[in-house]
Parts: sequence; C-alpha cells; structure tokens
Amino acid sequence: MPNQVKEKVYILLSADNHYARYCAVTILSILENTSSPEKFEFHILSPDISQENIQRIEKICTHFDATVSVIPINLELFSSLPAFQKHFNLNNYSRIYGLNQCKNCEKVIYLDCDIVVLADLSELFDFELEGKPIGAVPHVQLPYQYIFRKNFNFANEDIYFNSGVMLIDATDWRLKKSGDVVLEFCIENSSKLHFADQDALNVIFWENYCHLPGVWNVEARLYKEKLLGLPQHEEITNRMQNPKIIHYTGADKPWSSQNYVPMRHLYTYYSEQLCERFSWFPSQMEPKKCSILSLVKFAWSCLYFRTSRIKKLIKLNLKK
Ligand SMILES: [Mn+2]
Repeated sequence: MPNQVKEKVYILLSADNHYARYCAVTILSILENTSSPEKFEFHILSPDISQENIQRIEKICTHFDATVSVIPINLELFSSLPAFQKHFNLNNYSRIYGLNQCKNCEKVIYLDCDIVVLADLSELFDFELEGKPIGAVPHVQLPYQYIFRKNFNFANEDIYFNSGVMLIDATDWRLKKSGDVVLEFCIENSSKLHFADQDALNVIFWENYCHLPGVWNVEARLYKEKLLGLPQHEEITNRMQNPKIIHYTGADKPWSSQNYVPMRHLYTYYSEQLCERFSWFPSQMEPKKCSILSLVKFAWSCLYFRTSRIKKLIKLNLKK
C-alpha cells in the first residue's frame, strides 16, 4: 500500500478541568457533523485536566477514528499578565502561547469551549486565508466598541472580531512570534483592554486579517437581541438564519444559567449524548430551561425595549 499521508484538520482548544465537559461537547458536535471525522486532530491546552477526563474525551475521539492530545500548560507562565473581569481565567492566555507548541501544524482552527459546531468544520479549515496571518468573523456589535476605537485610535469602521473562532496560519504565527507580541501587548496596555487578549489580537491584526463568513461564529446573544428589538445589521440577520457555529459568549452559559439562553437546546442535546453514548456522568446541575421568573423578566424587557423604541419613533415623526 502506498504510504499515504492523511491530510489533517488541526483543532486547538483550551480547557481547564472544570471546562472538560464543555470541551467534550464542542468536540462531539464537530465529529458528529463532519463527513471525515478521521481527519481531525485535537490539541487541548490545559493546566490541570484529570486523567479520567482525558480518557473520556479519548473515548469520543476513538469512536470517530479521530485523535486527541493534551498539551500541559503551566499557568505560572502567565502570572505577570493582567487578569481581567470576574469571569477571566488566566488559562485564556493558553491559546496565545499554545500555538508554539503545535509544531507539526501549518494551519489550525482555534475554538473556544463555549461552542457547538453544526456544520462540517473541514470546510472552514480549507478556507483560503489569502496571505493573511489569521482569519476571524468581523462585525461583533459590542456596546463598548467606541471606547476600544478611541483608546487605540482606530477609524470608525466596525471590524472588531470575536476571538473564539480563529483560523490561524500557524507557520506564520511561529515565525513572527505572534504569541509573544500579543502577550507583551497585554502587559503594556492592560489599562486600556476590556476583553484582554481579544482586544490585543484586534489591535495587532487590525485590517490585517481575513474576514471569515459570519455563519462560522454566530453568538447566541444575537437571537436575544433580536427578540429585544435591537437594531441589527442585514449581514448579522443573514448569519443568524444559517448558523454553522453557535457561540455562547458572555456570562450566560447554557450549562449554568437560569436566564433565557437562546439555542440552549443544542448544547443540551450534545451534553446528553455524552451520557447516553460515552458514559459521562449525568449533569443534574445543568438547567435545561430557563426559570419561569427569568422568562417573565426577559419578556418584560422585550416589551420595555420595544415600546421605548416605538415611543422614540413617534416622537421623531411628530417633530417632522
Ligand atoms: Mn467564548
């Protein structure tokens, strides 16, 4: 038999032991939705993942003929780096540092572990970066974006990207020592950064990244904002109709929040699959629905937002 080299799809994830289950959900959703799971090679950056959890994740990968390896991370490496808001975990920096450790990959997809993949990820892997060092989904609408632009002197164009899904030219990243550049930037500019290394990545790759199709990073919060009646760009509306990746950004995670979390059922489906097919422990703690009280609160805010917008419109029209 000819010595055939299988072309691989490299996926980089970062999870501490607490995130192992969510990481497994992301991996299972990837493998369930690709026609060539055997091509996938997962690398998990972790400071403390237990042997037990590694074996559980291996069991999923073996089932699909995919491979997984854990890259140990020493968090002390990041002890001089700024820590941010309450939810910030120093392990967030692993993805920046960890790319240097994936020596054999030329290209890699980095994914957060608060993600469910709904389409064949090898399609994203094959996306042409057109000579750019990274690819990401632009036009994240964040309320603080104007501060970001003011702090870093950027013109008004709205191309801020979310760093939870990135296609990275790993050879270029290692060659230019981009990891060191980003981490040094975080230290020097810590007072100006709101979203830590995501802000840093945006500054460093501003106008020098490949715009990936929006369907590859659809934030769940967008569906909530639509119900609230907040204005949405046409491109955002389009990406929401055919999501290929759902990303549960923000504090309301589907595994812990009692609030209304759009697309929660997708997470729940894969989380239950872990138990039914791969003998993971059941997760009684995970709320499958939002509480009645939160639902009422949310319905009230929808009503409030919409009526205040209507009032504004009426006022504007009366002035004319
Ligand atoms: Mn995320």
